[in-house]
Amino acid sequence: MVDFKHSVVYQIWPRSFKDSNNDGIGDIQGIISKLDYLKNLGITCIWLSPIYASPNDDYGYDISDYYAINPEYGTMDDFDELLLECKNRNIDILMDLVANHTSTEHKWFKDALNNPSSPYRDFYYFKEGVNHREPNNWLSFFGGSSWTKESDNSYYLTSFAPTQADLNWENEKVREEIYNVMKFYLNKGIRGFRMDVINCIDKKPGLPDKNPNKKGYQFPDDYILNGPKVHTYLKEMNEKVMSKYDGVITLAEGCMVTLQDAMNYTNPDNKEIDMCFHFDLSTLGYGSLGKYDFRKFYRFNASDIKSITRKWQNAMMEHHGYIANFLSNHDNMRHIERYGDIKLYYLESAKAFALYNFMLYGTPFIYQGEEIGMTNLKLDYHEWKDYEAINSVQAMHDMLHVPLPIAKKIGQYVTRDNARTPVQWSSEDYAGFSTTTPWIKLNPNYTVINAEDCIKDPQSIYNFYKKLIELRKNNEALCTGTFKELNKDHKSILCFKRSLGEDEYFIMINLTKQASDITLDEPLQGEELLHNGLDKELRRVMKLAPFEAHLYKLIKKEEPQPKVALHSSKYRV
Ligand code: TEU
Ligand code: CA
Repeated sequence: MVDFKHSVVYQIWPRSFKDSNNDGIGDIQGIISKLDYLKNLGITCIWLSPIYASPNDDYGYDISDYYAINPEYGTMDDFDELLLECKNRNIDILMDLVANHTSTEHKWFKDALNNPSSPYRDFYYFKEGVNHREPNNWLSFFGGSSWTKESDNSYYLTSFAPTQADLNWENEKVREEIYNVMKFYLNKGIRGFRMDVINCIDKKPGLPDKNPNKKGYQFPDDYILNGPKVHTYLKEMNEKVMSKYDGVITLAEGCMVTLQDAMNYTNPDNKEIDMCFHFDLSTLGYGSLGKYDFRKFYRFNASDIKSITRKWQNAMMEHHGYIANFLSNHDNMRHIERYGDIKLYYLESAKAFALYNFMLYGTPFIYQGEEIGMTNLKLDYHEWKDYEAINSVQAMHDMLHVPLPIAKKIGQYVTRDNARTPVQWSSEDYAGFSTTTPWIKLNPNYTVINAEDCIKDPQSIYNFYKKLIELRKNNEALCTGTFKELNKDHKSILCFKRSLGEDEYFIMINLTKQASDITLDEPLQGEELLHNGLDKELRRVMKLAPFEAHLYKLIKKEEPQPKVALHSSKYRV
């Protein structure tokens, strides 16, 4: 069994992964048909975005039945088959545990709504309005109020979409129900969970207004994220669920976690969870109201990436926390275009950031399609599927008075749909994803960007990822070795060492599209293990091309033996 620190995790967002029955929607049998592809890539674990029954307002993150599989994706038998086929290939499965909220179609919520004395009313947050308005001024993650109206003056809390009702974790019955769901899937043989917005399950008691003196909805921030009881609940969950099984792997989404929170969640002494994502990189250049707040124009520079990297890597060294590293997922545009440059340096920048993600301390995650260099697709407004994008464009218009055509341009740039187009398997019709028009528009560049071609080309992004995975497998220092940065003040090149005992590696990456000179802080000697185009001897003074990146295994310099001068007065007896 591979432990969490040695895992390489591949995220599948099932709807767009692979369609087996040609209805245009990805499904479980489609995943099974691609397990050999994943095995060949070298990953050890799959994080499966939700496959449970769901009305799909948020594509599975709105669960209507935790114990049923969404019929569009298959049946429980298909899921059992997937588990078995994964087991045969030594691939673990992490399921998505969406426990901050359920769909309003869930039987608990329906009962709560239809029956005033239902015990399920206390599963959620129902509250009276104040002065003919919502109970408080909290802004939803997806724009507009966090409250949805039940009747004239009664509301329920919906921190995401209006059809995702927040569960009340103070109610121990809620916690018990969720623990039962976890046990049900662990008993089936999954390895663990990626926990959706799990740090959101403790809301500030009394649900008070955030910034009461300010006008308009306010993002509730510390009122709903990382509350003190999140730790209490995670400890309880660990005791009642995880500790009862061998080698469970847990990962908190860690939506906007602070460094301290993340270290507390993941420090093994605290017995909460194994690892945590952080959002510092994915939210670079956002305004204070989040992703759709464009007022900082999504701008950032290499020094920002360097300081975020330093902050998290050093904290893990000092506080024994543990993070999972990712650049892309189903909630963000594909990173290759945000951090790299696909027009001039497509291969170089894709590989440079892949090297970055895999060489850091922490467990690397790959998002489907990333390994073949899939890019974003500018969808027209009428083609959008992402509720967050559609609603946030309206909210931008209402709250920030952004004219709709401009709001739509911003939406087109940041929408989650960018990362949700079907995986491009081949240059055949419909990219080999399906034999019919897929549920969301396919990127027409599948004729040049697709898995089949990538596999054949030794210089492809796919084969670069494959090498990275192999390198981690064969060099312990690259998994658990320490992180030490060099040339901190350099404006565009990131340099660091990973070390374990005698083994030392040196990584240097130009994070920008400008060529750049560097004089290393220390003289180093090394043997090149991997580069993204240019083979280069490691020297003290170097010039790196745009996005040029290298991995060296350091060679210890033979210390010249001190010549003992026998005639020296010091040694004379
Ligand atoms: O995302 C939580 C989250 O923080 C998102 O609001 C994210 O910041 C935003 O979508 C970025 O555009 C998780 C899931 O990953 C996401 O897909 C769900 O929609 C959300 O929770 C609600 O379950
Ligand atoms: Ca299908």
